[in-house]
Amino acid sequence: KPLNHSVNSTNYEEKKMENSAVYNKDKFEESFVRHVESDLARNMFNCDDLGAYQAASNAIRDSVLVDWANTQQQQTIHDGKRVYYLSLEFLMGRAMDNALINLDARDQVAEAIGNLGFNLEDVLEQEPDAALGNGGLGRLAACFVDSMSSRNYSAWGYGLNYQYGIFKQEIIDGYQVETPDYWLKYSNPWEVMRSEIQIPVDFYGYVYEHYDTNTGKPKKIWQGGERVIAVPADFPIPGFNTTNTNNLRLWNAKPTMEFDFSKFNNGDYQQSVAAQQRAEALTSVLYPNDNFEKGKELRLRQQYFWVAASLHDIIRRYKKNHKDWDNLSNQVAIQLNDTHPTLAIVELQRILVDLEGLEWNAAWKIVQRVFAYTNHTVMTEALEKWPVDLVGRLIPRHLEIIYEINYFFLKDVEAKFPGDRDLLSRVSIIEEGQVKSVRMAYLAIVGSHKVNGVAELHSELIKTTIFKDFVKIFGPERFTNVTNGITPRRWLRQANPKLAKLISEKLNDPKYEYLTHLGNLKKLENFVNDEAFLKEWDDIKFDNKRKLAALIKETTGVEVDPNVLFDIQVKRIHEYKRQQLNIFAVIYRYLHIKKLLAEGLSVQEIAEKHYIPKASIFGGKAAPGYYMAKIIIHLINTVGEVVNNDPEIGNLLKVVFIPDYNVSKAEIIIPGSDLSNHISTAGTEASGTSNMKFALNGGLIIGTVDGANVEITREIGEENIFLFGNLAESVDELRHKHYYEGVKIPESMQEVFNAIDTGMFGLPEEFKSLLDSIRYHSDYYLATDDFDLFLDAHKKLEKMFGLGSGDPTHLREWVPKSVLSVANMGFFSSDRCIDEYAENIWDVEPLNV
Ligand code: T68
Repeated sequence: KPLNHSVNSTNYEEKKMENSAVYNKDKFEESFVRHVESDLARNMFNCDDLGAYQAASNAIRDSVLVDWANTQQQQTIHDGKRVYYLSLEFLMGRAMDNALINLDARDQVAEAIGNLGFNLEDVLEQEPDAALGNGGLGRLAACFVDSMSSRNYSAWGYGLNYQYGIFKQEIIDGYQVETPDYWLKYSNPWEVMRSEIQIPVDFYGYVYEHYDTNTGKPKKIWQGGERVIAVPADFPIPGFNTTNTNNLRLWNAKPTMEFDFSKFNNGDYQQSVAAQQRAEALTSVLYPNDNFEKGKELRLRQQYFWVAASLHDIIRRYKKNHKDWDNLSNQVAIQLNDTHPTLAIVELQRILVDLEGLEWNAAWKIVQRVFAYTNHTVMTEALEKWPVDLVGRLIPRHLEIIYEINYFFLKDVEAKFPGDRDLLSRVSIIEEGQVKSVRMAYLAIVGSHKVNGVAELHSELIKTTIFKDFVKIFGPERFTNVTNGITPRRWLRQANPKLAKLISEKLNDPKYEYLTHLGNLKKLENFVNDEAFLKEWDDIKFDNKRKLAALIKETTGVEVDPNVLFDIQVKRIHEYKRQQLNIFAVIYRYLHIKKLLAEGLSVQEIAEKHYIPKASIFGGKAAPGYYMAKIIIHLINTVGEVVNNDPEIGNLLKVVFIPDYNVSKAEIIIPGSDLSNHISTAGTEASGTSNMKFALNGGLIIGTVDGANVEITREIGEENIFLFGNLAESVDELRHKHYYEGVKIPESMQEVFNAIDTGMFGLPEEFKSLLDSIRYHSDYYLATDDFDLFLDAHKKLEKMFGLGSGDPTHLREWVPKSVLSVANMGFFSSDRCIDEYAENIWDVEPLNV
């Protein structure tokens, strides 16, 4: 269709500048006051910071909504292909600061808010994090929606609007305690409730066959037994330096208005109301597991509810302008973020065959062209499996369709590899075991035209391990790689405004265009010998460390000196991520410092000759049912308790655990790091994305040869990263050796174990299962194999760090590495990542409105 409806863009920009409150201080102040008076029903004299946050957000939102409505209209007129990103998690963090940055309105609004008697920073602090995700997978989805808007794609996110996000973590007596995160305590100015859209979703019931007089064929009818209504909450996603504003649609579950009158008339009023309440439970809570699957019925209900509502919405939109189903994949691309939305494949097949009357094969071809699947792990305990019985009870027609998909798939396999019965049972979507189950990853592969891993190494590993048979069946073309990325708007400009500004000056880029052309960072290499610049660079790092030290003081009570090396590991607590390796090394350091002190060395001498002063900083949540992860948290805290209260040790060592690690804390922690740990057992971390965030903020990395560390090394150069440890290709052999020949504990680690066993850090029983998993249970994560290599890597890097800021070694050896890391991180922008998905998987182009 001709684009003759499009608005003249220069006029539009001009008009926007004049009218929009965010670009005009007087208008902003006016709008702010109006929101205080009419939305909040207050007046300016009793408006506190929270009220100011709400009023300001509403004023900014008004402006975002204009772009949003225009974008949606333009996209509808253009009627091109749209992308739908289905993710059960969107770990968005705060919205207000991000909106100000993407709109390029931060300075004006800061001034206007100042005129009204508030301070922007304090106001921003009022916003609760939208923490609707666990970790990397959820944050990736959040970076992706930012990039899809910023790169001018027509793309929607679909997820669930949990009333409780990931739990809040408190540390009490050194233990993790979980409390609910009721993030919607105050109304959320960033969500737009769409109560006019109500989509029924059915569960349970039965399937029967019906003779269709139109076609003369029998037809399957699913008669649902319980109905829930899906009502969307929409979140506008403004792009950076563009008016393109996409939509993130998160569903709420609501009861049907149809009341069960039979129950009511029988006098069972309460029962009747209880059934209604059951509906709302569906979207009440996010499951707090990462990289682990626990087959709970409510979780499966969440998945189907979300998928059914989203597909209904997508198909409704398609049908407005289209009749020809063959054209569906030219208009719609659906990306599955992990296997959580795999039922969408089955639901679309059901819609096409049962509701729209398409023939099975024709429908299946369309389905495969529409879907693509992203895998985020090779660990078998994280791969989703649902018991056949449960699926059959909850969505009986879908189970039939899954069986049918499997039947045709296995028939094809049999035709291609006749007589290979082993292969058939290996690749069957249905696992025949004690509990017969549906293998969701297999279903996702069979129903998609592309499957991607999230870093090169990971994408190779899935092809040679868990999905090996499928490469043989479908050919290597179905499998591809899209290395993860992060949005530099949030993770540089928002988190580290001073560094972002220095870069914009050095690049002679006052409009921060490098934030959408991250390769421009390369020009920073020109300044790597400029001492004044290095000093400025280091001063900013120091300033960020001061801010982090303040956060540490506020949340833990511990004072850390910003001059010491900040050695950080923040991420979900998981045995494969090996926080245990890190804390053992900290204990080793402590024991050796104590020895040197006992030999009569002074703190100063130790710092100069043996161990530079450092703070080991940890943070991250453990899944509430993950026993071993909770022991690791406890050990970190008890070690901190001992070390931080040791009067002899001065600033040689501090150990802190920052409670409740989340996106807004990450925005303070990451810019304040000298060094960060990405030390997973090789082959287990699919990509990692915090490694990218740290490097982009001038922190150096100590890491294993795993996930995206490999590509980061390629980009920034191996002299600028500290890699250590056994390689992925040796892991099987080492595990085998542990199992058959026993685990060899290195002397260094034995010293650490002895200290723990003798009660130096509290009751040894508390840590017994952690140590036993290494010494008596085969050390699955290879801590013993990598421990000494880890210690060596530290020795080497600490020489380069020297004694911190004032030290000439530091300026000469460490800071240039920091600059070179940043200069070469361009590849890891999520914009690049989204462009790759667009070109290689979705087949869509940006739409410049
Ligand atoms: C992470 N996965 C990967 N999973 O571990 C990480 N799992 O290497 C990668 O960088 C990141 O995904 C993005 O690709 C997760 O975060 C989960 O959070 C999760 C949640 C529910 C169920 C299973």
